[in-house]
Amino acid sequence: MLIVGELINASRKAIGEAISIQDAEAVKKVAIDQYEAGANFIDVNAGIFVGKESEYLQWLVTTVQEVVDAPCCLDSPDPAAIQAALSVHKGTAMINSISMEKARYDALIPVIAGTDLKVIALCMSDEGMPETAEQRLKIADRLINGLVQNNMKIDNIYVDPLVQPVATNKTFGIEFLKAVEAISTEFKGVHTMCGLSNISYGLPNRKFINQAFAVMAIAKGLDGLIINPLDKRIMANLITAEMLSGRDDYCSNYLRAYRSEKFEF
Ligand code: THG
Repeated sequence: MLIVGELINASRKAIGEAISIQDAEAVKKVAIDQYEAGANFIDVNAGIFVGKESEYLQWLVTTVQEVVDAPCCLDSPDPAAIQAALSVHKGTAMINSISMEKARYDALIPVIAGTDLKVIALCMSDEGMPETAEQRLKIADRLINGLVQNNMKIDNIYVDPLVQPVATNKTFGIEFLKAVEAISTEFKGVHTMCGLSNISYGLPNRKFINQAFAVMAIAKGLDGLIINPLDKRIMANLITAEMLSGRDDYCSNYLRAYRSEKFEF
């Protein structure tokens, strides 16, 4: 399971403030905490700062990489901001994200073609947000083919089928899950990942819903998540769900995690 730590996101009040006053120590602490909790990538997002996003995203990457060895997940819909962040990033970053929106796709392909970067392929197009599994699959197919034709390795592609709130439409959970299953089986070797929080939008007790949904998605083949790795309960659930879906040889990862006493089993 690939864990991307989501906490360095400017839409969170404390991080937005830290960025605007360039409080490097505050950002570094959140980076170290997530890394020590088991994050494989540290997501960085400065999306609320219109006009300054590129500059701030660069600052986040530099600041995070001063204290942790993990690479960053460069989270922006703006290809210029991603390119700016890449220019200061050390090691192999993850791009979050490319989509089938034409302007975004055309600008990002030349940046990533032939590289060893990891890339999140978000199931979104100029026709808007997909609602059914079938719509997601069509976009995923075009994205995967486009990326492979541009010499991206299958193993570096992480399709995000796009989580939509179940309070808006009762089918949004199941259609997402069907998409994870279909992508995992039809495109062998491609990974699937997502952020969780949209599923519970508008409902009480959101963490609980997010956790149940994560477990269901892992059962369908999901192998990456953008989450808060400091949440010891969701971490314990992910590790357990991976074991139960046949992806933990000799249950060794579960046993090691349990014995470490780092998580809430
Ligand atoms: N897919 C991809 N990238 C993504 C998302 C996705 N990036 C952004 C987002 N979704 C995932 N990141 C976050 C970061 C922080 C929070 C949620 C998702 C968060 N939310 C608090 C909450 O939900 O309660 C509120 C904010 C706060 O704490 O102040 O922290 O789906 N590819």
